[in-house]
Amino acid sequence: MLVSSAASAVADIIEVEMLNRNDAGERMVFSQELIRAEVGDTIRFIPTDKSHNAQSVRDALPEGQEAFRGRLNEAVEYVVTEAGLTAVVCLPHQSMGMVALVVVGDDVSNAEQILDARIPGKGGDKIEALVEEARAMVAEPVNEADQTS
Ligand SMILES: [Cu+2]
Repeated sequence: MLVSSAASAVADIIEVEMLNRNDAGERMVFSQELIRAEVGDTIRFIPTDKSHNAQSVRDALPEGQEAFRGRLNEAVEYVVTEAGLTAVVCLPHQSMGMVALVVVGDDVSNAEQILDARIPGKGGDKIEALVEEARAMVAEPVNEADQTS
């Protein structure tokens, strides 16, 4: 599938670190867990700490979006080509909750598909929470300043 680069304005590179511990003290985490992006952006996972990888999950990405699988201790990046939700996991730590959810174009139409992907342990619980967060986020009014009472 070809993607027109003229269609989008400025494509961003979104960097997500793979961490043994974040500032909040959580262990084995991605630095961002709800990653908001647009078609054309590049999402780059960086091995800041050792023993992590980042990869998509079978059947937990939008139709047409190419799957990706980073090697252990190596950076991996992918270009977003489709709107929708993509689940990302670190294979060694997904059951400890090392997962992230990419939300593209405020499109949550494949949410059920993400929830059906059966990510193990705490990772599955976290993905469920992130899907709910994404649904709430896109349901919110764009400009809350207009909601004066
Ligand atoms: Cu990990």
